[in-house]
Amino acid sequence: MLHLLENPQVHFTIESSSGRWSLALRQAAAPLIDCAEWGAAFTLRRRPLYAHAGRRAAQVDAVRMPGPAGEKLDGLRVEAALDETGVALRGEFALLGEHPACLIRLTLVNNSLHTIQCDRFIIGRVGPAAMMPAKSLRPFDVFRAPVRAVAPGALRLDPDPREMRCYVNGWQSWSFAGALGEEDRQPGPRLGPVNVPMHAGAAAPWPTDRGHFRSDMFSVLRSPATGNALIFGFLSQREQFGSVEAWLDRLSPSVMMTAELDGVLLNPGDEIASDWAYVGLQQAAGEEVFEAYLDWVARENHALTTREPPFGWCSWYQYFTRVTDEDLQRNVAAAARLSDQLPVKLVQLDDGFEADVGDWNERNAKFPRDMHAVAEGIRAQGFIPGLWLAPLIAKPSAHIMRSKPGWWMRGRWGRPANAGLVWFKWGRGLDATQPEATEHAAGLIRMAAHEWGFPYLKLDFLYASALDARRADRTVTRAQALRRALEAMRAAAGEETFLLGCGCPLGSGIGIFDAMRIGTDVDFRWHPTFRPISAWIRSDPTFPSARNAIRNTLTRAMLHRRWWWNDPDCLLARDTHTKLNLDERRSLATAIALSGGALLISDDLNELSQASLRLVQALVPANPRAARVMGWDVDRDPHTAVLACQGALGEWHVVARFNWGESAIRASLDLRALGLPEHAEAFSFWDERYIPPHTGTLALGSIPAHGVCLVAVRGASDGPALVGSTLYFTQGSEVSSWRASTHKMALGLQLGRTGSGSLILRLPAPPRSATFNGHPVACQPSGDGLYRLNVTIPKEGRLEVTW
Ligand code: 9PG
Repeated sequence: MLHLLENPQVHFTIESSSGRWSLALRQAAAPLIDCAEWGAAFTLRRRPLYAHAGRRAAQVDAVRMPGPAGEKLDGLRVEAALDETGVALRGEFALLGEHPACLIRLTLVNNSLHTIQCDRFIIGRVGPAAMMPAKSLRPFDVFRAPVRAVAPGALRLDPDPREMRCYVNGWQSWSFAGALGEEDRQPGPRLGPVNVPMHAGAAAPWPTDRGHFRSDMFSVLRSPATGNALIFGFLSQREQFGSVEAWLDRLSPSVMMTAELDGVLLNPGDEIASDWAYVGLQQAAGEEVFEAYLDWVARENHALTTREPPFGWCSWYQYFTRVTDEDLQRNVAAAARLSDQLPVKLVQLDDGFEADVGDWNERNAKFPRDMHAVAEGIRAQGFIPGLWLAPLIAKPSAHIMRSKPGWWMRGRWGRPANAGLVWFKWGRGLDATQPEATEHAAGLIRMAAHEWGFPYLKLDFLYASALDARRADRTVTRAQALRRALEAMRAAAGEETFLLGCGCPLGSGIGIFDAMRIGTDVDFRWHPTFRPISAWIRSDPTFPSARNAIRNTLTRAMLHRRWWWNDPDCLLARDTHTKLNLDERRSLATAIALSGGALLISDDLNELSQASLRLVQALVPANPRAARVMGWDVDRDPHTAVLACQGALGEWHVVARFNWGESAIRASLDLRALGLPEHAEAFSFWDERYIPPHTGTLALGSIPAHGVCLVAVRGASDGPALVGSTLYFTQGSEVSSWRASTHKMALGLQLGRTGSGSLILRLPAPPRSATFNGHPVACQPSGDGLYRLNVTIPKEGRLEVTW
């Protein structure tokens, strides 16, 4: 019998004899998911079993049920007794208002007389590859139970077979995110036990075949030809880490959505539920269905999106662990000196003050003052004190490892569980299922926030409590354990403390953190470099490098202010002690500016050259809005981002075109495809170059290797206009007022800092007079009826020109 849920866009069906579900658009033949199987894998008395809803005829009821974010939903509840043992599976299915998506949640119910070990939920799987016997995450546990259902079901993105792309999201802050195709292999960490444990979420181990991918928490399958897309994602990661596995095969693609139960024990009479899963259908190009998914995740987790991270300085990428109290104080003093030009608000001390990773109460010899004095010293100069801590990880050399040996997780064979190589020692992860251990982490946060006096904390290496390892409480999943620790730390910090997550499994941090690092560490080198293994790690997408940081800044831009404020990592603007050339520094600055996220600089402020200072100033005040990254779910390395701007000058667009390649390219903008005026002119910010009006496409000229062309694009006009500016990267947001008549114009400037630069104006006739704050300024003719005026602003200014 067929059970139906429908809204104006889709119908969702469950066939009771097979238990399978289908989701299809009412008006179109694609995209659709037809006959997805769902089930659960568990181990009963050492027998690995896989049971799906169709093994026994299922009982299906229409019910009104509590959905995500407290929403009441009308849906279907399916109760399937799995076999003789008394273990049962419940499925809850619902549509979301008028939206082309369904929600699914599974629950495993243990009505047997035995404790069972739970392995994974399969929320849905379709296609021939997905119907192969499922392999467990953990070694040696291959499900031996025969898969009885043989009909593969089907997944269709387009009516005809076309090329498909799969967006792969890595588990935590530092992991790779980007779109891949049929010919690609999933990139992953390349250093085995050194860095694999840092990225091993539900989607590990990584598939090795071409066109076969696994993505943590959510994924998008998109057809570049039609724009059709399928969106799969979990609304939260509080219960389990989930993943989406895809096999891109034009003729018969496959997909499987699973939630890992990590072998947790389920006692007789108990049940365990999955997080809500979301499956959406996007017809034709557009992002509405994916954006709705992001918004549901935000609602379900009470995402914190209202607090803007302060413009700041961070010690890490200049001093690393060598930082001294003196370095810190010299930079505080420099920041105070520079405050008119560079109004830094936050001074954040990173790793390097503690006696050892794990021993946070003791400082090393480089920090003679106690942490309260350190915070006070920063505050006394008018800055917000910020501090880095890694409460869930410790090194074997730390005292705490000896005083509390039972708090640190072990692997299956009793050996210490490896959290990866952290500064040349094997890290160990805190067992958050032990209340004392979690309270210890929370106590540290309480102390840092309320006794030491740091209202801004960067909490790092958080994945360490979510390792695939043994915990004292064997009924708690990896995701539940981490979430407990994070909730305890947020409670200890209090709402008023600004928390930045780093090294954090993304789903676990929503609703906990105000801001989240969304890429690997930036570096003063473009490609990953570590002698003598540079050649080996060059393709490691997780290894620190400017290139990897920028890539994730673009591929995770859409999470900004939906799940938290994105932290694209620090800007390195210095022109000494760096291997980044000017083009590369400009690319980094552009990506950070267009991310709309946190703006932190990590250079010695005493050594900044005028040119480097100008580079940072171009981004100040920080832009709070994320640009739209074109093709983030289609292109392997998305290269174009568009920020729509409006203000006193009306509406215009800022567009960045990156060149990821190793040699210069010539590029142009397709104005219509980017939603720009069809007849437009532009001014290129970094090389201060006018690009005359054109219809249809705008030639940007040559873009250097690893470089970027950052332009302000405006509809071409003849009247007086601001065509470009070198004061601020949007080339217009700094203009607070604009008035023009037949023979004169006036514009107000507001930057919140001092600075100098040029305004490029189009004037109908050669100027007769030009004044800035009442003083005459020179107008340099620069061709095409354009004039360049150099100004130095004391925070605000007024320019008046007559002709
Ligand atoms: C401080 C840094 C900075 C940085 C963080 C994080 O050894 N490791 O594998 C390793 C990985 C990442 C890492 C440092 C070391 O970076 O992202 O911003 O805070 O910690 O140690």
